[in-house]
Amino acid sequence: PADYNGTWNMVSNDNFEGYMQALGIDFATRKIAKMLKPQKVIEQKGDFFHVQTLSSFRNYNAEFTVGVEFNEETKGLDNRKCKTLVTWDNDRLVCVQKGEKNNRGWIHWIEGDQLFLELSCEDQVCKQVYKKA
Ligand code: RET
Repeated sequence: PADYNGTWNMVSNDNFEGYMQALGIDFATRKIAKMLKPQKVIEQKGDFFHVQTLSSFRNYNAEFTVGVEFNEETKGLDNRKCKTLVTWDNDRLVCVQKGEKNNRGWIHWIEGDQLFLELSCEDQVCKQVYKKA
């Protein structure tokens, strides 16, 4: 599989506002969150991932093994519970977050020194690009 290890800095963030609205995140949090340029710190050992989304405002921590469904609590985001499963689609990481929200999940892939992330919730898609530090 692909190698996602490293520190990645955000370069663009399209429709994060729409994604956060679809998650029901409150106005005050959205105003702060959309100004952020988070950093992703990814540690990958085979199929095991530790993904930290770091920002001056709040951090989000995710740990998972590809192919193993787990209970995700989206602490500090919308604070919901999901049954989450990440799988490989060739070198792309595809995540489905089953829960209260329809069509919730994300896709990660790498092109050159760029990391792409597409976040979906309901009818909203947020497209983020990160560059390797
Ligand atoms: C921040 C700031 C506070 C508000 C929101 C945030 C969103 C974080 C997201 C993280 C996604 C992580 C993924 C990890 C994959 O392994 C930046 C913490 C809403 C959307 C997809």
